[in-house]
Amino acid sequence: MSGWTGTVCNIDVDECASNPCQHNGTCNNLRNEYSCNCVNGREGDYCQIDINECVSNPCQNSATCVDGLDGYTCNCYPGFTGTFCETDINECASNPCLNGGTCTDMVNRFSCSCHSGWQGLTCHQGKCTLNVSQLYLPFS
Ligand SMILES: [Ca+2]
Ligand SMILES: [Ca+2]
Repeated sequence: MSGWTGTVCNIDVDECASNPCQHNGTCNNLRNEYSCNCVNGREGDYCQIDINECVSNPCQNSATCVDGLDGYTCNCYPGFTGTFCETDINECASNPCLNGGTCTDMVNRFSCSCHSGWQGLTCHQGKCTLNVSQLYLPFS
């Protein structure tokens, strides 16, 4: 009778003796067969398969998913942060717009709406608003 050994076939053959379960899987010695209990993140008859945790597309905002053991890592697109890259970084948080300019948060950048009299990316540049006639200083 297979699965048994010994002169009177009373000794159960240990099918786990060859350590068939890979990647720290636990082997169950059964009658004429074995089964593997795999660690989290592994599957297959021999625990040979690394489950792809990226299949569900857990990363957001065009992030790249990197499969790991029993987990994954999201590599965020510039301008995003968080475990799933779900957060749009607020580039206005540092108050980059000077001289009363209004900041608009965008993806990986900001935009300043400058107060009159100011210009430049951060409203740091004074605008000359005088026209030519105002510059004319007559001799008295
Ligand atoms: Ca995996
Ligand atoms: Ca942003």
